[in-house]
Amino acid sequence: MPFAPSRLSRPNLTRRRLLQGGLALSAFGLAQPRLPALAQSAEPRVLTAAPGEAQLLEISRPATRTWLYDGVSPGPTLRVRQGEEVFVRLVNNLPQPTTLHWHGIRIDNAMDGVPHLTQHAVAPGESFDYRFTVPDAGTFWYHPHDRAWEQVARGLYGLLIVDEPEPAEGIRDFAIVADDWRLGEDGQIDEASLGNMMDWSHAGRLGNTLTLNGQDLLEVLVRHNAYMRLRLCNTCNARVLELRIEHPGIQLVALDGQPVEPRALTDGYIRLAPGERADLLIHFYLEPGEMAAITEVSGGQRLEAGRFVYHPIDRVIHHSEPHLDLAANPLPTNLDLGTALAVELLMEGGAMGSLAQAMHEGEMKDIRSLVGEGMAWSLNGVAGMPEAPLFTAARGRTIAVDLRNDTRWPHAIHLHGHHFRVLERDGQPAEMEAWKDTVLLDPQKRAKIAFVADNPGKWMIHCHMLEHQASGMTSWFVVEA
Ligand SMILES: [Cu+2]
Repeated sequence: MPFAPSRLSRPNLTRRRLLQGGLALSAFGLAQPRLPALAQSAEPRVLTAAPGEAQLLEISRPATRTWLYDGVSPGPTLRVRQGEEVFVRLVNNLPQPTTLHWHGIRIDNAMDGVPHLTQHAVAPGESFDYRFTVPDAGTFWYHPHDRAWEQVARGLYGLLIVDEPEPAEGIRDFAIVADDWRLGEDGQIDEASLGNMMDWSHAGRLGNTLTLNGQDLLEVLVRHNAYMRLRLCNTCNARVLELRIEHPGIQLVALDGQPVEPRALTDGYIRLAPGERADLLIHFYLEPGEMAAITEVSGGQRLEAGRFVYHPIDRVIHHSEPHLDLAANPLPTNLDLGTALAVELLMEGGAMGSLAQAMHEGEMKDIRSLVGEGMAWSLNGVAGMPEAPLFTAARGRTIAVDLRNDTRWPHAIHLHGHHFRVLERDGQPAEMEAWKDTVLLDPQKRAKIAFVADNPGKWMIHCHMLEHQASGMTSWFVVEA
């Protein structure tokens, strides 16, 4: 470990719930049928953000006051087929402005949901229509992009699943949204620490209670011989999840919505930064009385967050072996590295860092002044959104970005409107890497990424540790029409 995390900066996840007899049946969970209202339609699907309550902990504990989409957290899973239109009317019944960002969608810029850059924030009591087509099949998600560090921490997020034109047969589709909440002894969100500069200048807001699909011990019934496409999404504000699914023979088939050459997960282990998704293919062969735990294993702990439990009805009979053969999405993959625009993105700042000063709101400020204004991080020497874009690219130009993490903390850099290829890690070719929208860089690490800037508009590039984003690690670029 390059740093010794203090208890304050990295709360441990705990199991608050005593395991009880009986199964909380989650046989279907988030794998909902497609919502017909989302197909090409004159009427929007209304999605209402409002305060409410969620039963995150065992039923004998109090419900948690949260902010929710349509009264649930995770919000409803929106589901369309590749190439179809999403038409959602966001109704804001929150006490503060909000927007919706559609994470990972190569979207029309006006629908990207970034306040002050692509739209005005939606004021309390107002609504905004999001209408766009989805070019890529895969696992995506939506969340606010205004005060995301607070709104996501309070429970606002949901999945946007885009189905392939021909769904695979004989494979159950199931999604797990993982989030860590910081709850007090009373089961309520620790509001006093929202905006805490100690969190912001360290790892970000780390929770103490891990939920899968809004439950602190998710139980999913699976039949013997069942095949499952498991979609995992990390919606934590800042925690890099290290998950293990304790069942053999798990294949990784997609990352950040984009198919990868299927490969086996060693020991069922996968590490997901905030914002990242992974699609897995699991062939379950649990016997009566058996279960396969889903554990979080970071920091040497083994916290059981959920479990797949043998379903005591007939085993699944497959007339032929199910196949999940995901076709590549229509990404612009023709990288022209010879003529690429070379961009450097240097991350600096944070606790135990060496940042002495940075530009903020057009003025050079020393670290004390920066912290006084809620800034702790910089990209290329600028804390917070720069007035000028990081770069401006002619449409179709290849962009090669050299990412350098010169801090003592991990960062998950997220690019809007495009997917990129990770070409190198620490100077070494990264052959097994996928097309991504978010890439994790550990402390003092480098990565080289490249993408074709083919989507016109103003796009953000920022750290997806939401506190880091809010306290400086954010920038933007322009793709010309
Ligand atoms: Cu960060």
